[in-house]
Amino acid sequence: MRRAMELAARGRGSVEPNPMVGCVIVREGRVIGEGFHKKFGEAHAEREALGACVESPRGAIVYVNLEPCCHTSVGKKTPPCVPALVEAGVGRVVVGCLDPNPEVSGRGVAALVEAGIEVEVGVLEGEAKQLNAAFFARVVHGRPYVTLKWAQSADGKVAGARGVRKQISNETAMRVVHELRARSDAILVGIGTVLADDPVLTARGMEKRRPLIRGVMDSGLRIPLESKLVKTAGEGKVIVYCAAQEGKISRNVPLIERGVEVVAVARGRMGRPGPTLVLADLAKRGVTHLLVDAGPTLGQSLIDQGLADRVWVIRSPMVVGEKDAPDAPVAPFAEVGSVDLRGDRLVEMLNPFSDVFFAEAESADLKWVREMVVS
Ligand code: AOF
Ligand code: ZN
Repeated sequence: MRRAMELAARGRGSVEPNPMVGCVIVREGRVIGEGFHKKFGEAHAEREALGACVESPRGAIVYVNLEPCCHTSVGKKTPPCVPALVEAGVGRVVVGCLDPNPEVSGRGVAALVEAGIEVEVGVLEGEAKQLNAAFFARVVHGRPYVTLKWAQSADGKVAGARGVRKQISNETAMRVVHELRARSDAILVGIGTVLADDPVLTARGMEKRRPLIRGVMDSGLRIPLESKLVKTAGEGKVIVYCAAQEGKISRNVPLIERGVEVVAVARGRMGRPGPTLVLADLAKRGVTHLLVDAGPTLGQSLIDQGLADRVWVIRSPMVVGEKDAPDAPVAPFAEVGSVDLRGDRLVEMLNPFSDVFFAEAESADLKWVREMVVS
């Protein structure tokens, strides 16, 4: 099962919005075939593994981290896996966790049992669910998986004196951040970050894996028309989430004319656009992975409201040494892994109170970061 999950993780960034799935077929203690779901719309892990078998899988044991699918609904891209397993005559299927997709959930297992195949569910279940936490977030809870990311200095600062932008993380960290953007479906910032840094929020220099939606939480519609985000709205979607109120419509016009989508959401705490509504809106647009490039205010508020599933902190050895420089948010979460970024250190933490927290296991993302840094 561990091997199946290791293989599954290789699909990260290419399979979404599908889950990451790996499959290992074993006969008399020997692996006779393995495979994983490589790309959205392409073969599932089970079919890959069956196709790779070097001898007959008849009577063999199949290990797969997610329940094999059995549905044939409209829009489904590939033939279901259960009939393939039945036809191959496998003896036993060991499943990490059930597929939360309501079209499968339990039915895949039932169909296997009905065909006379022995099934065991729940081997390394927590880790199997954690691997696909983002898929669970979207399918079960109708929201994206929220990763909060920031860089902090050795003295816990995220910028220079009075919040003036300061480069804290190193080159390697910047490459990792851009690659994470390339694997995310959307990136969200607060208006404070736009006003202070004027970021463009693209995945510069990285292979474009999917369109990246760029979102701004901007209750009072303060985003400048000359900001890079507004200027590049024609090249990739920009959504400005403002607080619903009357009398602000006129200012929307120039933004809309420049291709920005303005979405008014009901106010949450402190008069800001309610973040849960923003998350629901993003999920409706198919966003599975949301990266929040958090300034200290937005970052702390998401943590305090329990809306951060995962935190990535880049810890730099640099000392800012300015008393009035803004402090990094405080995330009282469990550290699950870290990678040395040639001087800086990337620390991954998971929110144990998240409804998609299942195990203290490092993510598939940390694995590609480790590979990226070595190469
Ligand atoms: C599996 N094995 O490797 C994956 C599964 O459109 P399709 O045909 O790719 O089907 C997508 C659904 O299949 C997806 O929503 C999830 O329920 C399941 N994913 N199932 O048996 C796999 N990737
Ligand atoms: Zn399948």
